[in-house]
Amino acid sequence: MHPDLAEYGDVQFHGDPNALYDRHLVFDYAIDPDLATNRERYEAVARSLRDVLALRWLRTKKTHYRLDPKRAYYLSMEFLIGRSLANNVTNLLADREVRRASSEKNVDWFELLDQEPDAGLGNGGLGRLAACFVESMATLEIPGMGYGLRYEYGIFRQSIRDGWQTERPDNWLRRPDPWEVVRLDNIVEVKLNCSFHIRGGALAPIPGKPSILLGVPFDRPVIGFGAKTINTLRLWSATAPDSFDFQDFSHGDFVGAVTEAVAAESITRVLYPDDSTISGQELRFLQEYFLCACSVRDLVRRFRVTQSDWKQLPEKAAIQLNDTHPTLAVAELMVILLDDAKLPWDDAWSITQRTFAYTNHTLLPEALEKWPVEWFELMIPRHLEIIYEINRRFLDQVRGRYPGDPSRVARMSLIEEGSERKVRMAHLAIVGSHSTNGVAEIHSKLLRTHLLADFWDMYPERFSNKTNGVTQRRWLLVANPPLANLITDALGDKWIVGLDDIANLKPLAGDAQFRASFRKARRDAKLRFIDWLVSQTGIRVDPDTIFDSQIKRIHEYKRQLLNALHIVVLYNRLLQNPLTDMPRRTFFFAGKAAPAYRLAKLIIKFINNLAATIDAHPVARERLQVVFLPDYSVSIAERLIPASDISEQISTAGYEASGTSNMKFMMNGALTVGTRDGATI
Ligand code: 26V
Repeated sequence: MHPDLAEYGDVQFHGDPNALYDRHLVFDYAIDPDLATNRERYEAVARSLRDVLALRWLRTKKTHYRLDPKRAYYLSMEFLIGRSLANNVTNLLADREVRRASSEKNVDWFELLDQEPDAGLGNGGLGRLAACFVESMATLEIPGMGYGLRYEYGIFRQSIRDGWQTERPDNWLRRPDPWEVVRLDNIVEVKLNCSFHIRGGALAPIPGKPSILLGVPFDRPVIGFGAKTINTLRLWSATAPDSFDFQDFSHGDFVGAVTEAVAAESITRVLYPDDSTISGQELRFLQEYFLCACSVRDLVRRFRVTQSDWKQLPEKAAIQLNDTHPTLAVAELMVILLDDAKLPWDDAWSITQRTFAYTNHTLLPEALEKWPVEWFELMIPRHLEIIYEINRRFLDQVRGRYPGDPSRVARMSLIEEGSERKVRMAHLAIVGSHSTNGVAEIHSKLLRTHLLADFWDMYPERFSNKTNGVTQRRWLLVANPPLANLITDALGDKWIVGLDDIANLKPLAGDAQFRASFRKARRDAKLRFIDWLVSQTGIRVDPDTIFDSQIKRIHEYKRQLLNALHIVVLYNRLLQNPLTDMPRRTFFFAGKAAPAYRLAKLIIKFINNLAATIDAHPVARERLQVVFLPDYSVSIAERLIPASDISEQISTAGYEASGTSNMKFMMNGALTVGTRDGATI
């Protein structure tokens, strides 16, 4: 155990391990513990852990209130959390006690862990990064908070039918989630200049009829390793005010009024599953505004509890924008500072710029957000007015700095002119903040030299690189016990909170005994995965083959097709000469294609047909096997990564901003086959 953490010791369940299982079964649900299902037991254990962590959670809050430090707010449309139970137990240092209680109760701990649905509130790397960051902030005892949306349906569930991807809704909240706590005393009002109703199954705006939405916060504890700090991830759920449309009621339109409540609630119903294109959807725009309005109002309220001088805001709050998705927060803060606080423009603008920072996560033009001016006019006209004024002042500066260069002015404008005028959200994020970063050296460089070259020329001091990272607690300590134990035996446990320490393994590369133990740990991890694979899918794979994995969203630039064509080459070689000297290999693919991305779906079909073709060939199947694992998720990554020998990171150079699974594979001992792209470099 890390020496600083020792004083906290293990978590105690009131001295009685039975309490871990029985208390909540009996008192919450009046269930006989002997008759409980595994799902009921999972909930009971999670609630017992919550009881234990509640006091520490409160203590963190009180400490932060007392010391009133600067807080980091991470605003993100996505938090790809996955499961929480195993990580929470580990970070509470409660592994030993929980295992003892489980064996006393004759409960299979791993079956229990499997009861928890993944919280799949994200598409891929950007959402998982947000989840890793909030965990790391808690471990580093940074007063940090995540703000996101509580989607009722997360990323779609993928099944494979006849080789093709099909999508089903992910109803992850069907049963009560033991990790969330609703905070009815912190509900936020969001004002819109229009109303909504459901027409033809979709949300349709009613112009000129202002309305109010309520943001209901659901808090989730974010436990730092050792549980000294427990921070909060606050997810907003949309609803209509109780007194909604009183007029409709009094006119007898009861059903009409209820319909409006349904319309309000549909705002946080579902996560947008497309991370490749921005297809013009008003609901997505509204979701983004809803996140921004709720979060900014909430953090400003917290600031005002201890501070009366608005100029102190940048000293007390740093708001990090996870891509442009939450950029409307810039305009929202300006509305508050100008209209509520009545500050003069220059003061409001300076406070805003010093409070915000922006992270860019993609260079792909089709994924850059631009929202029609028309939607601003309809829903949030005051914000549009402010954006126009920001733009007017900004373009004056551009003209002053670059006289006689109207094409530069047009390129840099916050507004894209054309048949449909649009707000360029990346430009608003850069102009409204003091910091813009990319997520790997090459990506930050390409931002400076290509995508954002004009902005870099004008504000070079605002640009920097912050290479992505991942939490070794989830991706090594919890996901790969055999390897984690080996490392701890060799180095002690400092690596758990400071990964630099892992460099001390280097001298052991020449140590025959360590190498043998390393090989054994990796083989154990492989065998664990194989057991799981057979039990879940019936697929049998051979541990004596090389496990070669490419797991990520399906995209042309990520080049799953290139990997598949390489397998075709190997297959053809074997057919031409069955005696070809070739190591035996098992190729794993997993990943979802955006539902409207036809070529990506065709690539999935191709991989599945390739798998079947090889399986059907008596010579080829002795040397090659291809497995497409359906419904890729955080939980599947946690199982497959520790078992993989080869990590495929073969994006077209310049296209993968960073990549983060590259790091997860590497820290689990896989060899990387990669192009010189993103953080793989
Ligand atoms: C765009 C859109 C468009 C509208 C609908 C929903 C949606 C959701 C996400 C996105 C942005 C995609 C950008 C992204 O995920 N970038 C990835 O970020 C990772 C973390 O920085 C990085 O490791 C990956 O290389 C990068 O592709």
